[in-house]
Amino acid sequence: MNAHKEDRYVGAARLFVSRFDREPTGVWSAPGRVNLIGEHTDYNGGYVMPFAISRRTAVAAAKGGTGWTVWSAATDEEAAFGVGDLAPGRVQGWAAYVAGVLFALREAGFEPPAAELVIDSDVPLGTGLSSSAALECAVLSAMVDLGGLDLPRERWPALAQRAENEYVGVPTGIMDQSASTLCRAGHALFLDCRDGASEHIPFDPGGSGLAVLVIDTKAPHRHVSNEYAARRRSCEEAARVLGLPSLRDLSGADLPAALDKLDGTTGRRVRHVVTENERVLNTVAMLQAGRIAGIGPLMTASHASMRDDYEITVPEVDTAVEAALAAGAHGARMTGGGFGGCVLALVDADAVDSTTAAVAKAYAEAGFTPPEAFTATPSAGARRVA
Ligand code: GAF
Repeated sequence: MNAHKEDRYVGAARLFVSRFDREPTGVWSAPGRVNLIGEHTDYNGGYVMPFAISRRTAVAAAKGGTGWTVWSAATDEEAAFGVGDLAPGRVQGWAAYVAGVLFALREAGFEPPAAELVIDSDVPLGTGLSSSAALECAVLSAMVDLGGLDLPRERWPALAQRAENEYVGVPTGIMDQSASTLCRAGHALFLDCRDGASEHIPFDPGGSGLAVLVIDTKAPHRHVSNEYAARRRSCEEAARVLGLPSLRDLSGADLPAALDKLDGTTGRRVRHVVTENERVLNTVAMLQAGRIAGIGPLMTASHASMRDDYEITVPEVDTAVEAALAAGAHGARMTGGGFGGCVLALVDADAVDSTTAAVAKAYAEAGFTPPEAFTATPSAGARRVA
Protein backbone atom coordinates (compact mmCIF):
# COMPACT_ATOMS: atom_id res chain seq x y z
CA MET A 1 0.00 0.00 0.00
CA ASN A 2 1.53 3.36 -0.90
CA ALA A 3 1.50 6.39 1.36
CA HIS A 4 -1.12 8.14 -0.74
CA LYS A 5 -3.70 5.36 -0.24
CA GLU A 6 -2.77 4.87 3.39
CA ASP A 7 -3.53 8.55 3.97
CA ARG A 8 -6.91 8.17 2.35
CA TYR A 9 -7.95 5.34 4.67
CA VAL A 10 -6.59 7.04 7.76
CA GLY A 11 -8.31 10.22 6.61
CA ALA A 12 -11.70 8.48 6.29
CA ALA A 13 -11.33 6.92 9.76
CA ARG A 14 -10.29 10.24 11.32
CA LEU A 15 -13.16 12.07 9.68
CA PHE A 16 -15.50 9.43 11.03
CA VAL A 17 -14.24 10.02 14.58
CA SER A 18 -14.57 13.79 14.29
CA ARG A 19 -18.01 13.54 12.69
CA PHE A 20 -19.62 10.84 14.81
CA ASP A 21 -17.55 10.97 17.99
CA ARG A 22 -16.69 7.26 17.98
CA GLU A 23 -14.37 4.88 16.17
CA PRO A 24 -15.57 3.28 12.90
CA THR A 25 -15.84 -0.50 12.88
CA GLY A 26 -13.72 -0.55 9.73
CA VAL A 27 -12.76 1.12 6.46
CA TRP A 28 -13.64 -0.40 3.10
CA SER A 29 -12.52 0.81 -0.28
CA ALA A 30 -13.20 0.21 -3.96
CA PRO A 31 -11.22 1.40 -6.99
CA GLY A 32 -11.93 3.43 -10.09
CA ARG A 33 -11.02 1.76 -13.38
CA VAL A 34 -9.73 2.26 -16.87
CA ASN A 35 -10.85 0.04 -19.71
CA LEU A 36 -7.95 -1.32 -21.70
CA ILE A 37 -10.24 -2.22 -24.59
CA GLY A 38 -13.87 -3.20 -25.27
CA GLU A 39 -15.93 -0.01 -25.27
CA HIS A 40 -19.74 0.08 -25.45
CA THR A 41 -19.74 -3.69 -25.77
CA ASP A 42 -20.95 -4.52 -22.24
CA TYR A 43 -24.62 -3.66 -22.79
CA ASN A 44 -24.45 -5.59 -26.08
CA GLY A 45 -23.55 -8.82 -24.27
CA GLY A 46 -19.97 -8.49 -25.47
CA TYR A 47 -16.41 -8.53 -24.15
CA VAL A 48 -14.61 -5.93 -22.05
CA MET A 49 -11.18 -5.74 -20.49
CA PRO A 50 -10.90 -3.16 -17.72
CA PHE A 51 -8.40 -2.98 -14.91
CA ALA A 52 -8.76 -1.29 -11.53
CA ILE A 53 -6.53 1.73 -10.88
CA SER A 54 -4.89 2.61 -7.57
CA ARG A 55 -7.24 5.55 -6.97
CA ARG A 56 -9.96 4.45 -4.62
CA THR A 57 -13.05 5.52 -2.72
CA ALA A 58 -12.87 4.78 1.00
CA VAL A 59 -15.87 4.31 3.30
CA ALA A 60 -15.40 4.34 7.08
CA ALA A 61 -18.50 2.93 8.73
CA ALA A 62 -20.10 1.58 11.88
CA LYS A 63 -23.57 0.23 12.58
CA GLY A 64 -25.93 2.46 14.54
CA GLY A 65 -29.08 4.60 14.49
CA THR A 66 -32.32 3.84 12.71
CA GLY A 67 -31.37 4.76 9.14
CA TRP A 68 -28.25 5.91 7.33
CA THR A 69 -26.22 9.07 7.93
CA VAL A 70 -23.53 9.67 5.33
CA TRP A 71 -20.83 12.33 5.31
CA SER A 72 -19.00 13.14 2.08
CA ALA A 73 -15.51 14.60 2.49
CA ALA A 74 -15.53 15.71 -1.17
CA THR A 75 -18.61 17.90 -0.89
CA ASP A 76 -18.47 18.55 2.87
CA GLU A 77 -22.12 17.55 3.05
CA GLU A 78 -24.22 15.19 5.11
CA ALA A 79 -27.13 13.14 3.80
CA ALA A 80 -29.51 11.24 6.04
CA PHE A 81 -32.24 8.87 4.95
CA GLY A 82 -34.33 5.95 6.19
CA VAL A 83 -35.94 2.85 4.75
CA GLY A 84 -38.81 4.97 3.40
CA ASP A 85 -36.34 6.83 1.16
CA LEU A 86 -35.10 3.70 -0.55
CA ALA A 87 -37.34 4.20 -3.57
CA PRO A 88 -35.97 5.63 -6.85
CA GLY A 89 -36.12 9.42 -6.97
CA ARG A 90 -36.20 9.99 -3.20
CA VAL A 91 -32.49 10.75 -2.74
CA GLN A 92 -30.60 12.88 -5.28
CA GLY A 93 -27.00 13.83 -6.07
CA TRP A 94 -23.98 11.86 -4.77
CA ALA A 95 -26.06 10.34 -1.95
CA ALA A 96 -28.27 8.60 -4.55
CA TYR A 97 -25.39 6.19 -5.25
CA VAL A 98 -25.33 5.25 -1.56
CA ALA A 99 -29.12 4.99 -1.23
CA GLY A 100 -29.19 3.07 -4.53
CA VAL A 101 -26.98 0.35 -3.10
CA LEU A 102 -29.20 0.03 -0.02
CA PHE A 103 -32.24 -0.07 -2.32
CA ALA A 104 -30.68 -2.78 -4.51
CA LEU A 105 -29.72 -4.85 -1.47
CA ARG A 106 -33.28 -4.75 -0.17
CA GLU A 107 -34.69 -5.56 -3.62
CA ALA A 108 -32.43 -8.63 -3.67
CA GLY A 109 -33.77 -9.74 -0.28
CA PHE A 110 -30.95 -8.49 1.97
CA GLU A 111 -31.38 -6.18 4.95
CA PRO A 112 -28.56 -3.59 5.06
CA PRO A 113 -27.84 -2.52 8.65
CA ALA A 114 -28.56 1.03 9.83
CA ALA A 115 -25.21 2.77 9.91
CA GLU A 116 -23.13 5.93 9.92
CA LEU A 117 -20.69 6.34 7.05
CA VAL A 118 -17.94 8.71 5.92
CA ILE A 119 -16.84 8.75 2.27
CA ASP A 120 -13.46 9.96 1.09
CA SER A 121 -12.10 9.45 -2.42
CA ASP A 122 -9.19 10.20 -4.70
CA VAL A 123 -10.97 8.96 -7.83
CA PRO A 124 -11.46 12.11 -9.89
CA LEU A 125 -15.15 12.85 -10.42
CA GLY A 126 -16.67 12.99 -13.88
CA THR A 127 -13.53 12.06 -15.81
CA GLY A 128 -14.62 8.62 -17.01
CA LEU A 129 -12.67 6.72 -14.33
CA SER A 130 -15.83 5.28 -12.73
CA SER A 131 -16.03 7.32 -9.57
CA SER A 132 -19.70 6.31 -9.29
CA ALA A 133 -18.96 2.56 -9.44
CA ALA A 134 -16.17 3.05 -6.89
CA LEU A 135 -18.63 4.71 -4.51
CA GLU A 136 -21.32 2.07 -5.06
CA CYS A 137 -18.91 -0.82 -4.58
CA ALA A 138 -17.19 0.66 -1.51
CA VAL A 139 -20.59 1.15 0.17
CA LEU A 140 -21.69 -2.34 -0.88
CA SER A 141 -18.50 -3.84 0.53
CA ALA A 142 -19.06 -2.05 3.85
CA MET A 143 -22.71 -3.09 4.07
CA VAL A 144 -22.02 -6.75 3.26
CA ASP A 145 -19.38 -6.96 6.01
CA LEU A 146 -21.16 -4.85 8.62
CA GLY A 147 -24.44 -6.65 8.10
CA GLY A 148 -22.85 -10.12 7.80
CA LEU A 149 -24.81 -10.48 4.54
CA ASP A 150 -24.42 -13.77 2.69
CA LEU A 151 -23.89 -12.17 -0.72
CA PRO A 152 -21.20 -13.86 -2.80
CA ARG A 153 -18.86 -11.45 -4.55
CA GLU A 154 -19.90 -12.69 -8.03
CA ARG A 155 -23.29 -11.10 -7.37
CA TRP A 156 -21.92 -7.70 -6.40
CA PRO A 157 -21.53 -6.25 -9.93
CA ALA A 158 -25.17 -6.84 -10.91
CA LEU A 159 -26.39 -5.50 -7.60
CA ALA A 160 -24.31 -2.30 -7.87
CA GLN A 161 -25.39 -1.94 -11.51
CA ARG A 162 -29.00 -2.15 -10.39
CA ALA A 163 -28.35 0.70 -7.98
CA GLU A 164 -27.11 2.83 -10.87
CA ASN A 165 -29.74 1.75 -13.42
CA GLU A 166 -32.85 1.73 -11.27
CA TYR A 167 -32.13 4.13 -8.43
CA VAL A 168 -29.81 6.72 -9.98
CA GLY A 169 -31.47 6.22 -13.36
CA VAL A 170 -28.45 5.85 -15.66
CA PRO A 171 -28.67 2.94 -18.17
CA THR A 172 -25.04 1.75 -17.89
CA GLY A 173 -23.77 -1.76 -18.56
CA ILE A 174 -22.04 -3.96 -16.00
CA MET A 175 -18.38 -3.24 -16.80
CA ASP A 176 -17.54 -0.60 -14.21
CA GLN A 177 -19.08 -2.36 -11.22
CA SER A 178 -17.42 -5.62 -12.32
CA ALA A 179 -14.03 -3.91 -12.48
CA SER A 180 -14.48 -2.25 -9.12
CA THR A 181 -15.39 -5.49 -7.36
CA LEU A 182 -13.62 -8.31 -9.23
CA CYS A 183 -10.27 -6.91 -10.42
CA ARG A 184 -6.97 -8.22 -9.10
CA ALA A 185 -3.62 -6.44 -8.77
CA GLY A 186 -1.33 -7.15 -11.72
CA HIS A 187 -4.19 -8.30 -13.94
CA ALA A 188 -6.76 -7.01 -16.39
CA LEU A 189 -10.27 -8.47 -16.15
CA PHE A 190 -11.44 -10.23 -19.30
CA LEU A 191 -15.18 -10.31 -18.89
CA ASP A 192 -17.85 -11.87 -21.04
CA CYS A 193 -20.83 -9.63 -20.33
CA ARG A 194 -23.31 -12.13 -21.76
CA ASP A 195 -22.82 -14.81 -19.12
CA GLY A 196 -20.59 -13.03 -16.60
CA ALA A 197 -17.69 -15.45 -17.13
CA SER A 198 -14.41 -13.78 -16.28
CA GLU A 199 -10.71 -14.47 -16.44
CA HIS A 200 -7.89 -12.55 -14.80
CA ILE A 201 -5.27 -11.92 -17.47
CA PRO A 202 -1.77 -11.08 -16.15
CA PHE A 203 -0.99 -7.50 -17.18
CA ASP A 204 2.21 -5.98 -15.91
CA PRO A 205 3.32 -3.24 -18.33
CA GLY A 206 6.14 -2.19 -15.99
CA GLY A 207 7.64 -5.68 -16.20
CA SER A 208 8.03 -5.17 -19.96
CA GLY A 209 9.48 -1.67 -19.71
CA LEU A 210 6.11 -0.12 -20.59
CA ALA A 211 3.59 2.13 -18.87
CA VAL A 212 -0.10 2.91 -19.29
CA LEU A 213 -0.36 6.66 -19.29
CA VAL A 214 -3.81 8.00 -18.36
CA ILE A 215 -4.48 11.45 -19.77
CA ASP A 216 -7.43 13.32 -18.31
CA THR A 217 -8.45 15.33 -21.35
CA LYS A 218 -10.34 17.88 -19.25
CA ALA A 219 -12.92 18.03 -22.03
CA PRO A 220 -16.24 19.17 -20.60
CA HIS A 221 -18.61 16.19 -20.82
CA ARG A 222 -21.13 17.06 -23.51
CA HIS A 223 -24.60 15.47 -23.42
CA VAL A 224 -23.09 12.26 -22.03
CA SER A 225 -26.18 10.60 -20.64
CA ASN A 226 -28.43 11.41 -23.61
CA GLU A 227 -25.85 10.27 -26.13
CA TYR A 228 -25.00 7.14 -24.14
CA ALA A 229 -28.66 6.17 -23.95
CA ALA A 230 -29.08 6.92 -27.68
CA ARG A 231 -26.16 4.62 -28.60
CA ARG A 232 -27.61 1.88 -26.43
CA ARG A 233 -31.06 2.23 -28.00
CA SER A 234 -29.57 2.17 -31.46
CA CYS A 235 -27.78 -1.13 -30.74
CA GLU A 236 -30.89 -2.70 -29.25
CA GLU A 237 -32.94 -1.64 -32.26
CA ALA A 238 -30.31 -3.04 -34.65
CA ALA A 239 -30.36 -6.40 -32.83
CA ARG A 240 -34.16 -6.40 -33.13
CA VAL A 241 -34.04 -5.67 -36.89
CA LEU A 242 -31.45 -8.42 -37.35
CA GLY A 243 -33.49 -10.87 -35.27
CA LEU A 244 -30.67 -11.40 -32.76
CA PRO A 245 -30.81 -11.54 -28.94
CA SER A 246 -27.98 -8.98 -28.86
CA LEU A 247 -25.20 -7.66 -31.10
CA ARG A 248 -22.86 -10.15 -29.44
CA ASP A 249 -24.56 -12.74 -31.62
CA LEU A 250 -23.37 -11.06 -34.82
CA SER A 251 -20.02 -12.36 -36.08
CA GLY A 252 -17.52 -10.48 -38.22
CA ALA A 253 -18.24 -12.88 -41.07
CA ASP A 254 -21.95 -12.01 -40.99
CA LEU A 255 -21.36 -8.27 -40.67
CA PRO A 256 -21.49 -7.31 -44.40
CA ALA A 257 -24.90 -8.98 -44.85
CA ALA A 258 -26.17 -7.35 -41.66
CA LEU A 259 -25.03 -3.89 -42.79
CA ASP A 260 -27.17 -4.26 -45.94
CA LYS A 261 -30.24 -4.40 -43.70
CA LEU A 262 -29.42 -1.29 -41.64
CA ASP A 263 -29.30 2.44 -42.34
CA GLY A 264 -25.83 3.99 -42.57
CA THR A 265 -25.60 5.42 -39.05
CA THR A 266 -26.97 2.29 -37.37
CA GLY A 267 -24.66 0.16 -39.49
CA ARG A 268 -21.63 2.10 -38.27
CA ARG A 269 -22.71 1.64 -34.65
CA VAL A 270 -23.06 -2.11 -35.25
CA ARG A 271 -19.70 -2.30 -37.01
CA HIS A 272 -18.03 -0.70 -34.00
CA VAL A 273 -19.52 -3.24 -31.60
CA VAL A 274 -18.68 -6.28 -33.75
CA THR A 275 -15.11 -5.19 -34.52
CA GLU A 276 -14.53 -4.08 -30.92
CA ASN A 277 -15.45 -7.53 -29.63
CA GLU A 278 -12.89 -9.00 -32.05
CA ARG A 279 -10.26 -6.52 -30.84
CA VAL A 280 -10.83 -7.59 -27.24
CA LEU A 281 -10.28 -11.24 -28.15
CA ASN A 282 -7.13 -10.32 -30.08
CA THR A 283 -5.90 -8.29 -27.11
CA VAL A 284 -6.37 -11.27 -24.81
CA ALA A 285 -4.40 -13.46 -27.23
CA MET A 286 -1.58 -10.90 -27.41
CA LEU A 287 -1.32 -10.61 -23.64
CA GLN A 288 -1.41 -14.36 -23.19
CA ALA A 289 1.47 -14.58 -25.66
CA GLY A 290 3.37 -12.05 -23.51
CA ARG A 291 3.31 -9.43 -26.29
CA ILE A 292 2.15 -6.37 -24.37
CA ALA A 293 3.39 -3.79 -26.90
CA GLY A 294 1.49 -5.77 -29.55
CA ILE A 295 -1.83 -4.54 -28.17
CA GLY A 296 -0.93 -0.96 -29.17
CA PRO A 297 -2.32 -1.16 -32.74
CA LEU A 298 -5.52 -2.75 -31.39
CA MET A 299 -5.96 0.15 -28.98
CA THR A 300 -5.43 2.66 -31.78
CA ALA A 301 -7.87 0.81 -34.05
CA SER A 302 -10.40 0.82 -31.20
CA HIS A 303 -10.04 4.58 -30.97
CA ALA A 304 -10.59 5.05 -34.72
CA SER A 305 -13.72 2.92 -34.46
CA MET A 306 -15.07 5.01 -31.57
CA ARG A 307 -14.26 8.20 -33.47
CA ASP A 308 -15.57 7.25 -36.92
CA ASP A 309 -18.21 4.56 -36.35
CA TYR A 310 -19.55 5.06 -32.83
CA GLU A 311 -18.97 8.84 -32.94
CA ILE A 312 -18.32 9.26 -29.23
CA THR A 313 -15.04 11.16 -29.22
CA VAL A 314 -14.52 14.93 -29.00
CA PRO A 315 -11.67 17.14 -30.32
CA GLU A 316 -9.73 17.17 -27.02
CA VAL A 317 -9.79 13.36 -26.91
CA ASP A 318 -8.69 12.97 -30.55
CA THR A 319 -5.92 15.53 -30.07
CA ALA A 320 -4.56 13.66 -27.03
CA VAL A 321 -4.56 10.35 -28.94
CA GLU A 322 -2.88 11.86 -32.01
CA ALA A 323 -0.24 13.68 -29.96
CA ALA A 324 0.59 10.55 -27.94
CA LEU A 325 0.93 8.47 -31.11
CA ALA A 326 3.07 11.15 -32.79
CA ALA A 327 5.30 11.10 -29.69
CA GLY A 328 5.89 7.37 -30.20
CA ALA A 329 3.17 5.66 -28.11
CA HIS A 330 2.60 2.00 -29.08
CA GLY A 331 -1.14 2.68 -29.06
CA ALA A 332 -3.68 5.13 -27.68
CA ARG A 333 -7.42 5.25 -27.23
CA MET A 334 -10.18 6.95 -25.33
CA THR A 335 -11.39 4.89 -22.37
CA GLY A 336 -14.90 4.86 -20.90
CA GLY A 337 -18.27 6.08 -22.07
CA GLY A 338 -16.97 8.92 -24.24
CA PHE A 339 -17.72 12.57 -25.04
CA GLY A 340 -14.72 13.55 -22.92
CA GLY A 341 -12.99 11.73 -20.10
CA CYS A 342 -9.62 10.02 -20.28
CA VAL A 343 -7.27 8.69 -22.94
CA LEU A 344 -4.94 5.71 -22.38
CA ALA A 345 -1.57 5.65 -24.09
CA LEU A 346 0.67 2.58 -23.98
CA VAL A 347 4.18 4.02 -23.90
CA ASP A 348 7.74 2.98 -23.12
CA ALA A 349 8.32 3.58 -19.41
CA ASP A 350 11.06 6.08 -20.18
CA ALA A 351 8.75 8.01 -22.53
CA VAL A 352 6.11 8.90 -19.92
CA ASP A 353 7.40 12.45 -19.44
CA SER A 354 8.06 13.18 -23.12
CA THR A 355 4.60 11.87 -24.11
CA THR A 356 2.95 13.92 -21.38
CA ALA A 357 4.83 17.00 -22.59
CA ALA A 358 3.88 16.32 -26.22
CA VAL A 359 0.19 16.11 -25.34
CA ALA A 360 0.42 19.29 -23.23
CA LYS A 361 2.08 21.09 -26.18
CA ALA A 362 -0.61 19.97 -28.62
CA TYR A 363 -3.27 21.16 -26.17
CA ALA A 364 -1.61 24.55 -25.77
CA GLU A 365 -1.49 24.95 -29.54
CA ALA A 366 -5.18 24.05 -29.83
CA GLY A 367 -6.13 26.38 -26.96
CA PHE A 368 -7.57 23.57 -24.81
CA THR A 369 -7.56 23.48 -20.99
CA PRO A 370 -4.24 21.83 -19.96
CA PRO A 371 -4.58 18.05 -19.53
CA GLU A 372 -3.42 16.06 -16.49
CA ALA A 373 -1.65 12.72 -16.71
CA PHE A 374 -0.69 9.86 -14.42
CA THR A 375 0.40 6.27 -14.90
CA ALA A 376 -2.00 3.46 -13.99
CA THR A 377 -1.05 0.20 -12.31
CA PRO A 378 -3.52 -2.71 -12.34
CA SER A 379 -4.86 -2.84 -8.78
CA ALA A 380 -7.18 -4.84 -6.54
CA GLY A 381 -10.97 -4.62 -6.36
CA ALA A 382 -13.21 -3.70 -3.42
CA ARG A 383 -12.07 -4.90 0.00
CA ARG A 384 -11.82 -4.07 3.66
CA VAL A 385 -8.67 -2.04 4.20
CA ALA A 386 -8.72 -1.27 7.92
C1 GAF B 1 -19.67 3.67 -19.10
C2 GAF B 1 -20.66 2.62 -18.63
F1 GAF B 1 -20.90 2.78 -17.29
C3 GAF B 1 -20.17 1.20 -18.91
O1 GAF B 1 -21.17 0.28 -18.56
C4 GAF B 1 -19.75 1.04 -20.36
O2 GAF B 1 -20.86 0.93 -21.20
C5 GAF B 1 -18.82 2.18 -20.79
O3 GAF B 1 -19.38 3.46 -20.48
C6 GAF B 1 -18.52 2.14 -22.27
O4 GAF B 1 -17.78 1.02 -22.56
O5 GAF B 1 -18.49 3.59 -18.35
